[in-house]
Amino acid sequence: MTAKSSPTSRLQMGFIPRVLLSLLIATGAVLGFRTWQRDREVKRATSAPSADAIGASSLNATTSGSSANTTPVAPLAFGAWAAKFDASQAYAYTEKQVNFGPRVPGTDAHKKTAEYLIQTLKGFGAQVVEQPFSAPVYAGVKSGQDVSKAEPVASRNIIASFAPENPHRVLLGAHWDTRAAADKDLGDPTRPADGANDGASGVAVLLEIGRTLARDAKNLPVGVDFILFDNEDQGVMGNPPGIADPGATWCSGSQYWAKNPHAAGYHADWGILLDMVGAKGSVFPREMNSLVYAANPLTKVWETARKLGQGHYFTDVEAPGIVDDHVFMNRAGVPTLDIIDMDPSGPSLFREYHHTRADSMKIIDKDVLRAVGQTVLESLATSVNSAGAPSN
Ligand code: 1BN
Ligand code: ZN
Repeated sequence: MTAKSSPTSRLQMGFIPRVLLSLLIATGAVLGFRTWQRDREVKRATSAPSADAIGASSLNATTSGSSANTTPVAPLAFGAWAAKFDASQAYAYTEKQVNFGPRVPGTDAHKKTAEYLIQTLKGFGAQVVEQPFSAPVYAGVKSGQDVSKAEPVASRNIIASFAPENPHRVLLGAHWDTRAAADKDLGDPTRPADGANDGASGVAVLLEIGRTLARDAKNLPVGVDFILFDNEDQGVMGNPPGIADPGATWCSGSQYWAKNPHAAGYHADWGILLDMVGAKGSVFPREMNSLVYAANPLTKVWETARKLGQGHYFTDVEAPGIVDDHVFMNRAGVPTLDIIDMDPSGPSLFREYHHTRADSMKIIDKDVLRAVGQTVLESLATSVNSAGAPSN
């Protein structure tokens, strides 16, 4: 045993004064950290709407839940967030929605699914806001009937906020309704599809991200808001008489939200819409409205996918712009890109299952859900530029 490590020698070299000195240093460090932490809280409190402020300023809305936690943590290595995404869980969330039946506004399955989504998001510790509105279901109107006479149906957007105290926010959207009729189905175009991909898949990826954030939202550099849009998929096909603007019959939920934000002055730095993100063989092209309104986030998200080894899904192919919920998220001032399975070289812009009864669990592929979930989660984690400011 050497003199340095001997307990006797420690006493001989002045152990008690050294302990006192260590205690003084430790106390100073704790007090310094507390002061820094308090300054940080004050800065946040003055620059971000509080959870209560968001709830109090909601339009037609009720709120619940909270996930505030401000303990600072070091960023994780690239890929660590992606690894948290459980594709089996995302698959199960897809199946759960499908098992309620087609989520057509005005049906019992629609009501039960809304309750399930709200309870699940609250269970993740999110602050949840419901935004009710009414809009027609044009899809599925019997042939020969006047489509323009379609009556408004009770619908609701569902908004969930994680780390609401963080002033830097990213908005993630998906539609939760399913089309009232699979009107491109050659067999039976009058009945609805399951909407496993067109509806359930985007919501399922968000739920799995929410499950991750329930544990770790405070460790991200940004706060995250989910918006589950209703009545996205009930628009008219073609150009029926009595409808002046067929394009305006789609995306009623996001149109309503863009005109009536769930919180006064709501802003997010950037956003992603997920639509049809779970079908086997998916290809996510660079859709033109996303390129026009959100070129910078799109480039970063696609680059993140490539670095994660998922670049074969996120291709360089460009696709024409479509009217999807991201158009109205952009109109509300949030630069938003659409991750959507498209086939711009095919006879329609979409693949063969689109708006047919083939859109069932049979086409859902865990690998695709994983590619999208990992890419979105990792993009949230790296949503700061080199100066530490949020990037869009
Ligand atoms: C996406 C999936 N959309 C509907 N189901 C949006 C859309 C509406 C795309 C009309 C093209 C035309
Ligand atoms: Zn659709």
